Amino acid sequence: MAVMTLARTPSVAPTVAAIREDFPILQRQVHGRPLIYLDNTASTQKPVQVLDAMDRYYRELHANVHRGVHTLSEEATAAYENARLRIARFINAPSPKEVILTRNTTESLNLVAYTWGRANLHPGDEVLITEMEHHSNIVPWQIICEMTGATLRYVPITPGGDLDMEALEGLLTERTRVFAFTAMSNVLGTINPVSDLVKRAHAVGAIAVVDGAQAVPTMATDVQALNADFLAFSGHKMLGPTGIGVVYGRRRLLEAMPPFLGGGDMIREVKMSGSRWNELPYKFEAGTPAIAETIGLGAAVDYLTTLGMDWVLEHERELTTYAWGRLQEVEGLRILGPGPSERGGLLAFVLGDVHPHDVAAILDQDGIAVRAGHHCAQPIHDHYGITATTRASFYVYNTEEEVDRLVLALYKAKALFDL
Ligand code: C6P
Repeated sequence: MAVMTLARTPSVAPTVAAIREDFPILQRQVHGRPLIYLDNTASTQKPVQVLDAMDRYYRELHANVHRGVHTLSEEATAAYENARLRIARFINAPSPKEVILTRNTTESLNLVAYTWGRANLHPGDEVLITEMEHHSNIVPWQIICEMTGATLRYVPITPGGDLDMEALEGLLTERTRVFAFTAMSNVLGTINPVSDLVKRAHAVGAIAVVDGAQAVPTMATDVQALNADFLAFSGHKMLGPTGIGVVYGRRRLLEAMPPFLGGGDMIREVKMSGSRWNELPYKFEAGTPAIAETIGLGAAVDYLTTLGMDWVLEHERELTTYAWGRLQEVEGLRILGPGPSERGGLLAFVLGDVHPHDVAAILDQDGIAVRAGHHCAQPIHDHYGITATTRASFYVYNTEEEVDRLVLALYKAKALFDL
């Protein structure tokens, strides 16, 4: 079994070369070229530490959790709950009871919209979101507004790709019951001022729902300092497996909310005449959970904690600043969103009138993985009058040499399309 290959202590800065050795997939070739993985905003790769934690669970401890008194079930339950505890610490949640395990950010946001929304929204109420949201922080609110008669409003963005704070002033009123916004845009890279936005929501009596899908993997997150009511994120964007997500919720709100899904584990008692709900967090976790994936996410947060989230942010900043400068050299290329010092580690761009799918296909021939399309954020593309962008996004294992290879491949694309 592989062991932690990074010899480091918190006082020693990690090296990207050592980190890369932990990611088996980075040894792979694509079309005969070494893989350059720049699609981290969609999903990150997994280190051996995460793969081994999941493998060990299946080989040595697998049984269902919270159900058995036999040794394996007790060991599996301990590993599962211990992972929840480490995930709770990673975001500084006051208690693991406030950390609900879901499948992904999408399910987390749906959980809040359906359960809190159904119980609290009425005709005349308003739900405020922003123009830069991912579909998973738009569609559930559209559905719940339709169901309850509440009205959905959008905060516009400035030409520079930030939230329009003046417009926000006018849109946040005593009618606003929810302000749901992303901490970081997956298209513009914009980092929103979360604690300020939470304060503004609370000032009008609204709850603040934060989509942390892009921010939690990149920067230290402290839900107590942010004072958010709900925070949603996905394991697969932060070195963990797919199929595991989180919604942190303020205890008082979670306790007052009805359950999301009904079934095993979420009940205290079921009679033919009705049921009573289990305590937090289980009230919101119906059925057999994603045990291996939760254990894998526990290993992922350990890995990120060892690197240090300050280092992760700094590494992404340095690489994004470098990539920003190099991409600006490519004539005809336009990057969406704010400047490099104010954004997360992603750059969505258009290259003349070449379709982003064509750009991505050409880059793929050189072993470079980027995403092309609307990135599940059509309203923000509509704002710019375009249907798609090409997006390069970075994480802990990416290097300046990889950015250089990206730029060379873009010149190739330009030549092919006579740009
Ligand atoms: N964005 C991207 O390529 P899920 O799919 O549930 O794990 O995450 C949804 C989600 C929610 N909010 C933001 C800001 C996101 O970026 C995402 C996922 C990926 O941009 C996949 S569409």
